[in-house]
Amino acid sequence: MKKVITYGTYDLFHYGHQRLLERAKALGDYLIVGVTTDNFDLERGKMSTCNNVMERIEAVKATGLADQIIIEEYKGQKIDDIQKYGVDIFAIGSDWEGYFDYLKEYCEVVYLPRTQGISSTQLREERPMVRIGVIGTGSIASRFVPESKFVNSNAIVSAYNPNKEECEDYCKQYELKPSGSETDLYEQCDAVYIASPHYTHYDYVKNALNAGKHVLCETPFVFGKAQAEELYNLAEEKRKVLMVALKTAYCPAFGHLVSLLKSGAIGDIVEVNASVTTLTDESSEKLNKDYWGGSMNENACFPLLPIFKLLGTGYENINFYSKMKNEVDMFTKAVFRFPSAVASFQVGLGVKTEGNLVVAGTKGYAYVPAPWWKTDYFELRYEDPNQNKKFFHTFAGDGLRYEIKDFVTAILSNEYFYSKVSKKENIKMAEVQEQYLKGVNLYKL
Ligand code: C2G
Repeated sequence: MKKVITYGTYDLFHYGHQRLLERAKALGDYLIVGVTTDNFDLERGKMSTCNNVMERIEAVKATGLADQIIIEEYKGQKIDDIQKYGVDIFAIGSDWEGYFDYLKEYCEVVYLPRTQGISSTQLREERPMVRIGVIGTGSIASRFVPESKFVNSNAIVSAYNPNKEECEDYCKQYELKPSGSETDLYEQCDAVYIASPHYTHYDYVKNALNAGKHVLCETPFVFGKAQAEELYNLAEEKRKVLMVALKTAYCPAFGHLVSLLKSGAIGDIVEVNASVTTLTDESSEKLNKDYWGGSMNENACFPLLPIFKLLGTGYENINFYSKMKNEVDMFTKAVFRFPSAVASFQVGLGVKTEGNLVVAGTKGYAYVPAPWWKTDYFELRYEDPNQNKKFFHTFAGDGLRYEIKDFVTAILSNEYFYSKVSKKENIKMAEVQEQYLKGVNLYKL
């Protein structure tokens, strides 16, 4: 019996895929089809896939051509599969001509002519587009436009900044049409990315939702629990997506770390500690009390993410210890008591420390080296070092593309209530910020 194997993503399954499978099947007696997992596609830079792995498997199954369907989840798996399944022929479209010649050591390699005039990319382009407007045109907004190009089904259409000159410069750089007013911007888009100074978030989010726009808001979201609740209620009422752009939450390595630890990989979690420090010029707005500056306001949402993801939001108490200068915190250490765990974090704009994340458990610990908030790598470590495991993931570009993909997908699939950082977590983050601002259990050093 001659066994043939072929692989693909098979997104928006089309005639080109069908023809490829038919010809691959005709090369032998038994066809194995490898369908890539969502994660594997992300790792090999395919950000734009519309169907998830189950939908793509179903589409291949529906052809009736595959005798066996397997999933492809890592680079190098083809060699393993060919040996494991006793494959005689590896077949793939001619767009890969030459690329898989290294498999000739293991089996015959056949490149089948690609069907002209049809592709998943083309079909994706025909799907509805989310038109995004940008509010606030500072440094993070500058990373947003290039990153959005890696995600399908969206177009950045315009930007607004009350400072007209800055707005025009930004729009010129990214070939956008500047909006003269907030209303003007809302008229041109379906969704907004809010990257204005943090103390303006509440008003912009509220206005955008009231104008019927989906919202992706930069961090920190807002500084008060009641404000966060009000905005989420408004989003639900308007049936609009409200997401907070806490980029770490959307990154592949962080997602994997959380699911591994929640599945008991280091036993019961007893302590979480994370640091984020960035030495900043004292004259910066980030350290100016009139602009709601300070280490907590700027950075607390980052370490709060692993703490809430791993221990939940039900903390019993928090103590803050702040090193002050010019009435803002140059550095703050926060210590949380949970019912059966403890957590702490350090944030600093005027103090430097190691920016890692360590999670201690009853069977081992997780170590994520600095900068853990944009990591592509982490380790699980145990008493017996032979048990240690290292995990590698991609963190492509500036990492914003992951959150943009989630935002666009949620809008197009009407998943208004879905978000990698939940409503509850965002409201709790605002609550922590509020407690700090009110000086609850705050010890100034
Ligand atoms: N294909 C084709 N004609 C088209 C489009 C695609 O023959 N018009 C073929 C591709 O050459 C490939 C298969 O259909 O053999 C699946 O294509 P994709 O879904 O784009 O998957 P791809 O990224 O090519 O997967 O491990 C994954 C494989 O290495 C490649």
